[in-house]
Amino acid sequence: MSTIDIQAVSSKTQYYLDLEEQFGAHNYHPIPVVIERGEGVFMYDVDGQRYYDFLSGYSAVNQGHCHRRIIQALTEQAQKLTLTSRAFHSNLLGEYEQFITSYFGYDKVLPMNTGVEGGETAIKLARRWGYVKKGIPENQAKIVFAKGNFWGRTLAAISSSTDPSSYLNFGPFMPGFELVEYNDLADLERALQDPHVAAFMVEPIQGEAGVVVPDEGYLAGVRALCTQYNVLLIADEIQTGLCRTGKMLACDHENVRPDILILGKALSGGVLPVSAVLCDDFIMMNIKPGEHGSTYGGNPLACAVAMEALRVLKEEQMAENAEAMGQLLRSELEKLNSPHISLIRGKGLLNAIVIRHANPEAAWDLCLELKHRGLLAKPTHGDKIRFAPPLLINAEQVRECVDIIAAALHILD
Ligand code: IF1
Repeated sequence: MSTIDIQAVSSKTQYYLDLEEQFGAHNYHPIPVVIERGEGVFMYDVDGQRYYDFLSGYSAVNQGHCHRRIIQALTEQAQKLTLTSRAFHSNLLGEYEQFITSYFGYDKVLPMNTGVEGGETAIKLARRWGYVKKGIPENQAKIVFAKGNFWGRTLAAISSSTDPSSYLNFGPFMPGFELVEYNDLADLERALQDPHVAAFMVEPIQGEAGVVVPDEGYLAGVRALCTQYNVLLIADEIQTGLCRTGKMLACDHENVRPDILILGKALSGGVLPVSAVLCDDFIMMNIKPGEHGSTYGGNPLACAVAMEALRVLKEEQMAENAEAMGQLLRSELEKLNSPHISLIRGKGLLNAIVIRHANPEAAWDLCLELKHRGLLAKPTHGDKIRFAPPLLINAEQVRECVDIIAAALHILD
């Protein structure tokens, strides 16, 4: 337990912390703050204290908290129709499918809810294509992943994980999953020569691993190798997509078009779980009626919210702002020349700093001090702190946040 953990919280905050402690699973270790309201780049706790949100709901709130237009889309649709199930058609599903496939340039979309369901769907589509189109023998299909990947918490997702905190004591694991080094084209090529490989699933930037940005040209190299070896390229853009890295998709930085694109998180602007898997007919049409789906997948409420969330990204030029504000944030952080920061990395507004300190709790302690000074962030993998504010943050706010970070860093002196 860090020394600062005992930092006093208000009795109102403590009341809510105690409820979660007693009645909720202990599957998280949150920063000790209880949020009651969100608006744009800010969140407010139960005592009315204002914080800059530097996590954005793990990149689900790219458009800012409770974006007026997205909430309006939600509340209007919620008064009319929220769910038909896919046993019947709805007036919104077809319009949403046309909208999102045209928006990203794919033949079809399979709508799901959480990001991990998107990952599971993409893998099922790839395996099915592998059997019926590539001719992989039954039950022999392989999916390749990069070490350090994170795509969720289901048994399939943790079967590809290299992080013990994700997979330990949850086995046995999914067969047919192989691992290669991230950012290593030679290692990938070795794996793709196996004719039983159906797909390579990869994050353009590894978020959970601590915002690991691969070398320039890596994604283009992956694209070329997948094409050469007739392997589907699945891009997990659940965290990197939707303007977070300064382009609509992180793949756009290298003009790479994945065979299967997975979106989630900010697809709903943080309002409700909405995910989507996009690909062309030669992949999508191998799944026949009744062979995949979900109760809420493609529900009219999600369709209405997702269309507005996507419109807002373009109309408010959030990719361009993420690019500019990300450059400002990284350059201002570099100028601090803090002895406690060993690395600053990221693209657009998906950034992380790596803390250098003898105390293994230093990143946690820093996040507590940041909270105390009005900025909320959380460490990942011990010494890395993700800095990922909503994409509508402006230059004045970025500079104020850097001042907060600079002042907080002194607790590590
Ligand atoms: C947790 C991490 C982030 C994701 C990518 C798929 C999913 C995620 C690239 C699955 C989800 C979330 C899950 C959440 C915390 C957060 C997270 F720390 F876990 F790894 F963002 F980095 N692909 N990431 O990042 O989407 O099913 O959650 O909707 O599980 O603690 P989901």
